[in-house]
Amino acid sequence: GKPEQNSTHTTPKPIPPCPEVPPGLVGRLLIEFSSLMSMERVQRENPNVTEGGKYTPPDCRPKQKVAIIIPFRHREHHLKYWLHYLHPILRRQKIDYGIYIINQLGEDTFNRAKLLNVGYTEALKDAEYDCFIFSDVDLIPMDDRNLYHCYDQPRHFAIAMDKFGFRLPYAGYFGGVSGLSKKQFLKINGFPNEYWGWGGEDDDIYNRITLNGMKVSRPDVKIGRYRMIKHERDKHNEPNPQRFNKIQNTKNTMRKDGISSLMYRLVSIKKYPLYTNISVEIGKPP
Ligand code: UDH
Ligand code: NGS
Repeated sequence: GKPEQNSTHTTPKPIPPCPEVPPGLVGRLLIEFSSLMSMERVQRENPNVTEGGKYTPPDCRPKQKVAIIIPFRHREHHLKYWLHYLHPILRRQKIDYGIYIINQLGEDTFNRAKLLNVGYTEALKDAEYDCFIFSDVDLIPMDDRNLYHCYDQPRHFAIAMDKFGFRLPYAGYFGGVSGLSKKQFLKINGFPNEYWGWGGEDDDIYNRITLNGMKVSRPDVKIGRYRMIKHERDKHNEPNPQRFNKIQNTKNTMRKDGISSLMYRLVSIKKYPLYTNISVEIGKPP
């Protein structure tokens, strides 16, 4: 036959799968929190992020769709830095992602793990995510080779934080930034809803993972480095005196307390240019 010429239809260029190792990474990054930061600036720097804080690489097809879930209350200042650093990193990593800020309304005791369960649930109502990364708002990776996707086993990302001298504080530490596939998350019945106040909920999640026959996967210690934005202890997030007892009982509580028993009241969903804000009432300790 004769070759098609001057066709008015442009044949859509098939885009290839994203490579295992993204080609545009830079490695170690300079992270600081002394320069002024404004949301307008961060928006200007990230014109390709779409409404609600979504991004899809234009030039390749990622294997996973990643929801990034941030537990939140009164940390607007930290959020600006988080968005400023993370959007460009995630873009270089060729991640297909959406950012969800889960905002606890009211001034009752904070509950990090319950907010993370809410984030999982609400993100899945928004799109078909298969990977969930749970990040504190004050933690910034210092190396873009620490890839924000899911792995064969539940992932712990924040393994070498500045405040711990760039080492794990203890072998079972699972705090700060972690990631589970949908399947891994459901296998452990999600996270506990009953840790009110500071501490222990990350240890409970670690227990759930090992009790269900999984292992924690971690990056190399040279790559899993983080800076934490320094801050004072928040109001209404006092250390939970029950936390030591509770982490001894994960085996008995995890089947009934988790994503299967989650209850909350959704108050608003607001789509901003760089993130989606989900405000919820999650109750208070009994
Ligand atoms: N968070 C909020 N608002 C709060 C409490 C917690 O947004 O009022 C979120 C936020 O994403 C934070 C995460 O929950 O990063 C973890 O809480 P945290 O930062 O309080 O925990 P961390 O262990 O600090 O970092 C505990 C108090 C340390 C006091 C140090 C004083 N020098
Ligand atoms: C453990 C806490 C964890 C906490 C970790 C680091 O003792 O929740 O310290 O805390 N577990 C219990 O309290 C049972 S930090 O130094 O970041 O304040 O994540």
